[in-house]
Amino acid sequence: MSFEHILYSVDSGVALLSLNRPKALNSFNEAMHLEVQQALKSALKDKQVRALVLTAEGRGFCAGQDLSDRNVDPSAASPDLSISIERFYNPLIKQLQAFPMPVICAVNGVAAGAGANIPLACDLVIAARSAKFIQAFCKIGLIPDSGGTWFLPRLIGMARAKELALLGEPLMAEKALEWGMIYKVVDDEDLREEAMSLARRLATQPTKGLSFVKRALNQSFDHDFNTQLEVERDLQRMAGQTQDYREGVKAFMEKRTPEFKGE
Ligand code: T3D
Repeated sequence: MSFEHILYSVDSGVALLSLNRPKALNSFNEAMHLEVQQALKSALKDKQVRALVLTAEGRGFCAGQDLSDRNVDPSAASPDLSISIERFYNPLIKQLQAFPMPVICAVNGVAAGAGANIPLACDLVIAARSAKFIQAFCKIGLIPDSGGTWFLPRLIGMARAKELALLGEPLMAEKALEWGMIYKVVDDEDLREEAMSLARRLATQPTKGLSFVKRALNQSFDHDFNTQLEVERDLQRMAGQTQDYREGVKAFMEKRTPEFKGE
């Protein structure tokens, strides 16, 4: 598989997908969207893949939509932006959330517009110390998309979500960590290896069980307490039917390290 706008590789159970349009700060044009879709499809089909790392090349992570792709001439008809949301951004966000394995986002630099919210759909966000998150939408008259209006209030509370979304000021990685928006901040030069080593570790774990963990947590915001207990019951039934559960218990009883196969 060869790509022009992304890099994609698989090693040690980890699929590494890196956005690769650094001159445009990895902003999304249609071609890059299509390549990301294709790579995610391939990772899903590949039995070897048990964790995904999403990152980017160059000094930025992603500046959201490539604005040079939008015709805003006064003579041009108003664009219908819902088309690209429906076709590209929403499916990407849904796919990352539902991806049946851990998804780590390594934010290597500025993350703006949709690029600031795509990481929030991932399971563990590690940011380079120099990275910043910008809800840049308001600066061009748009609203936070790619799940921003859903994730932000839940992760950092409504007051802070409104601050970011209405002012569009940069939020530095350390502050994002302090606010509970991301998992970890590391020195810039350590980012890739930190993300990869975490992913390699997760790729040796009970993959199906981990996919049930994320499914349960992701659903919890939509449910009342009793419904969520039912979700836990149902997912625990499924977890108990995996080979990895058997192996985990057996290894514990035999006082040895388990060898999970992700099945
Ligand atoms: O349209 C739809 O489909 C609806 C969906 C929308 C989703 C969205 O994401 S809307 C929001 C779009 N994104 C933005 O509004 C962010 C625009 N970019 C910026 O505000 C700044 O570039 C940054 C704050 C991200 C970084 O600033 P800085 O000073 O570090 O870099 P820069 O000089 O502004 O950018 C570097 C280059 O990247 C520059 O190109 P050049 O001059 O070197 O040739 C710049 O034009 C280019 N670039 C940055 N962002 C975009 C971009 N080119 C196209 N589209 C971009 N979004």
